[in-house]
Amino acid sequence: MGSNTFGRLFAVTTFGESHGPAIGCVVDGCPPGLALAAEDFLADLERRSSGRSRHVSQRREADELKILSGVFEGRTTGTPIALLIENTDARPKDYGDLADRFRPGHADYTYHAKYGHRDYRGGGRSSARETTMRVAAAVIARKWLRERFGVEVRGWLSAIGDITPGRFDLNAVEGNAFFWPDPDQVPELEDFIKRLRKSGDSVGARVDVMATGVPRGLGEPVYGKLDAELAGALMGINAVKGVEIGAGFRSVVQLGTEHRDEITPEGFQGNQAGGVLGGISTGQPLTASVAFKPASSLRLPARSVDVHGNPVQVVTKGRHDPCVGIRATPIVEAMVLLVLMDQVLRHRAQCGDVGEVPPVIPGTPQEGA
Ligand code: EPS
Repeated sequence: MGSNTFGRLFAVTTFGESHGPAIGCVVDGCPPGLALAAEDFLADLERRSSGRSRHVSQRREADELKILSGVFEGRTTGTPIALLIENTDARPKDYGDLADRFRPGHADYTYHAKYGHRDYRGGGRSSARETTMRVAAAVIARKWLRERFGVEVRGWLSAIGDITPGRFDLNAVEGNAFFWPDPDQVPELEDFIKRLRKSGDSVGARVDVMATGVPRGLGEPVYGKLDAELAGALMGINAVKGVEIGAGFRSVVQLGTEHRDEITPEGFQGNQAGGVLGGISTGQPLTASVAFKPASSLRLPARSVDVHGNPVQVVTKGRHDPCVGIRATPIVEAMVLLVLMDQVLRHRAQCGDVGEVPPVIPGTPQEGA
């Protein structure tokens, strides 16, 4: 299986399956001298974990991370950083019935079609368990980008099914298990998910993300455009079916006079572009929005076929998320951080001598994506 490495200069290779002994990654290309300890990973791993609330999968992984290499006397050495987490709460027997049949809407079918032999336990490599290591690798990127440039990447859930936030308070996002920007609506969401879980069905969601402090000039036209790499990175998250950058699909109905972000000496007068022009960052907040499909692992019976093509009924047992988007915010942030980290190093490599080119337009902070 190829393509398990993300990034060119900050290259993250992940490995492991949901019900195998462990998951891990190797981060190659991290600049030396960054202070790094296992404790740095705790907060983001906890934000992503399924142990966070009763509204998500009830699998209880300890997510205890070990740094195996690349750090000496508390600081990165510039050598490959290997990170490992043992799986402690796998329950492969839940998946026995899926060994020879496919969950509709799941990668079961395509993995079988492509590889001919698959780890059916929890979807193996296709499980969202793998995203743990993306979040872990992004902890390193977050720390370096914050220290070096003051970059902050923040996400929030902006829709669960057809429920959308009544108001936007970024400070409220970390205060509830939904990463929801309207704290008054949390009881409504809890009730909605409780009823959904009882019904056995699942629902889709949308996550918005914004990166501030992004330096101007990131992105490599024409085949390494910042927005193209962001879209690819976000699309590559499990269960993602749509990505928008800036105004995204709203651009279809906008007029040019609405969409262009006028520039004055005080800065850009809007951010329909989502912080990217011509594939290169403007220095404004980078904004994107990601659509998650309703998860396909359902206990409600569905029609499918077995590996011989015979009709079967599929019922998925196990501990599943009725809405995968609820836990997706840290993963979305992670992919944005990995793209930015890689692009910063690439920009430094080619254009490090260019320096600031006037006029330096101040970024236009804005709330919401
Ligand atoms: C997942 C299915 C469930 C989730 C899992 C993602 O696990 P299991 O394979 O045990 O049924 O609990 O999430 C995690 C283990 C995790 O750490 O996020 C899936 O099908 O993607």
